[in-house]
Amino acid sequence: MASSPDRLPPGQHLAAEGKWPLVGERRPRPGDAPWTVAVAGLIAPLRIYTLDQLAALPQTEMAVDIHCVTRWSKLDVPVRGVLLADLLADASTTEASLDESARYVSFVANSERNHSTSLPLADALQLGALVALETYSEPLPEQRGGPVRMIVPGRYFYKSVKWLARIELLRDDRLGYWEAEAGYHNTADPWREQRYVASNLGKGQAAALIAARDFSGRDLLGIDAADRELVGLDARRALLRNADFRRADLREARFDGANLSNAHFELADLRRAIFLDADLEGADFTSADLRGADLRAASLFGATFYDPHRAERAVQIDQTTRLDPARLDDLVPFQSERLRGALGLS
Ligand SMILES: Nc1nc2c(c(=O)[nH]1)N[C@H]1C(S)=C(S)[C@@H](COP(=O)(O)O)O[C@H]1N2
Ligand SMILES: [Mo]
Repeated sequence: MASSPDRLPPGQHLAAEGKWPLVGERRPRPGDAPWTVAVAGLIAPLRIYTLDQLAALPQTEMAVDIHCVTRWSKLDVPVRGVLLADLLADASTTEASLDESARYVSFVANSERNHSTSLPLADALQLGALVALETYSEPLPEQRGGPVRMIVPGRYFYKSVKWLARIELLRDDRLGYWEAEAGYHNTADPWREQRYVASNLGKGQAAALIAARDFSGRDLLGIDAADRELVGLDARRALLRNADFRRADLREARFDGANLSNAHFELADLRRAIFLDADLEGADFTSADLRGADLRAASLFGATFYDPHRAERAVQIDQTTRLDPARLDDLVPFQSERLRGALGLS
């Protein structure tokens, strides 16, 4: 099995063998027009490719290492399709047709929210960005972005747009969906752990919210609430990606429906806290106290409960901690096995 640690970027775990979590949108925008991919922007004339035309271009096969920002990785995923470099070579019918002022490339999806992401053009080419048509020797399944998606090796997987409809060459960068809406880092290099940009919340604002113990419904990306006394905090439906709650006293806090992906709860007191329907993807609970906490229907992809390298004490979990046994399958094997043991499940 390909699991050499030197291929796992910092803070990532391998997903269970054979598992490939589905993340983000689940389907393209409905419609029966034949699928096309436009190559547009600073290129003249605009080119529109049908799937047959894409399949007729030189095909490249590669094994990619997928690294999701929510900490799961999957190595050696076989994909096949047209290198962006080959597609642009085909689309540039003359030397002059790709404008030399093109510095960025935006990949736009045909999906409900017109999802997109962008990269510096030179990076996309150098990383071997692929317009992918197949995975595991089969046409890409629809939920994986079929019939055609981007695969950008060497970047967090949010740079790999599903249901690719348009490749736009730009002079100035245009932030993508997650980058603009959720504070995801625009470079997204997993080896440098570029997951999020710093939050724009001022220290004063954060202090006032912490004093009021009311985060409900607010967007507080990356808030620093480490070491705070926050018993009974109301954080229902709050957006708390990458929030820092290390060592905080969060007994009986309410996180129902909150987005806590990649939040830090190391050594936090979470007794009787409620995480119903919360997004806990990539959250870190190392050495936290979760006795009596309710994590039912919370999404746990990539969450950490045990870290053998830095556990000051074991996470406190017992039969009073409520968790859906089925959700344990979302965890990487080492985490789910240890949790099953602690919960008395086999
Ligand atoms: N159109 C579209 N593309 C998308 C997303 C999305 O929500 N919509 N999510 C991104 C994110 S965050 C990830 S991790 C991967 C997930 O791809 P997968 O579902 O095949 O694992 O798709 C990326 N591309
Ligand atoms: Mo992601």
